[in-house]
Amino acid sequence: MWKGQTVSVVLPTYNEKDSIAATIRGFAELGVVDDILVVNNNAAEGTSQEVATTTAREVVETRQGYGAAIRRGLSEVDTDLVCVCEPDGTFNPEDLLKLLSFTSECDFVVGSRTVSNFIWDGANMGWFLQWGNWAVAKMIEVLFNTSYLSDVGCTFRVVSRERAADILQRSTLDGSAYGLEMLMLAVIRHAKIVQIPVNYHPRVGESSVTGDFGKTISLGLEMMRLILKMRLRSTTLIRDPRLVR
Ligand SMILES: Nc1nc2c(ncn2[C@@H]2O[C@H](COP(=O)(O)OP(=O)(O)O)[C@@H](O)[C@H]2O)c(=O)[nH]1
Ligand SMILES: [Mg+2]
Repeated sequence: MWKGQTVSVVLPTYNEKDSIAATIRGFAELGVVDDILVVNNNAAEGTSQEVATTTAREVVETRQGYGAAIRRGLSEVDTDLVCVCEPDGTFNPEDLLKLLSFTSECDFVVGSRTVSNFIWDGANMGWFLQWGNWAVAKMIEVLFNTSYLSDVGCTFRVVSRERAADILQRSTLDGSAYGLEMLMLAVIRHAKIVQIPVNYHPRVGESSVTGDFGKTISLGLEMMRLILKMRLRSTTLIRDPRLVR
């Protein structure tokens, strides 16, 4: 519990067998997390055995993709506050405490991996990713007049139960761009958003998204298309959630 509110952590997993148990323990040791849910998204062999050594529970989502996994996770938890993160060793579970400290004022608290002081040696956040993420974040900030944003790709977040439900009802994507769709649904629904620096470490094992330059470029283009589409349709989206489909 965090200040009288129950807290869950949703961890999607695809290729994080060697880091998932340590991530779960890191969250459990904080002493504020009531429920840790692993969403097994056709994960590497041996992942479930690793999870079984921890206090987390596991559900299986066969629909492939980061978005499919997170949407399933959000629909399975029932706490006042919901954290989503990645179990690949890139994030420090202790940073959850920083995110939680903003939840009394904001219902969508998202980390930022582009603040130079917080990027560890060897992390997959070179010049192109750092400033590419920053530039797309600024595009949202200008087009939607949001509060300060500095990263569109950070998957370490905490949302309120109500915000999670509102986002879930309007979500459409199954793939890697879902992290952005989640953020954009918060933006156009006028969530109280704050973005704060989190530590960003080298990944344990191979990245299957931004480790590949071609995939990074195509994800970046998909993100910019999504932002422009949502800008054009945002008035109708706010009024009628079904129109998003
Ligand atoms: N690539 C990929 N990632 C998935 C899938 N389902 C869930 N994920 C999660 O998406 C996150 C991002 O993947 P990752 O390989 O770390 O990419 P990176 O963060 O860009 O380096 C991880 O937490 C995965 O567990 C999937 O089908 N494909
Ligand atoms: Mg990752």
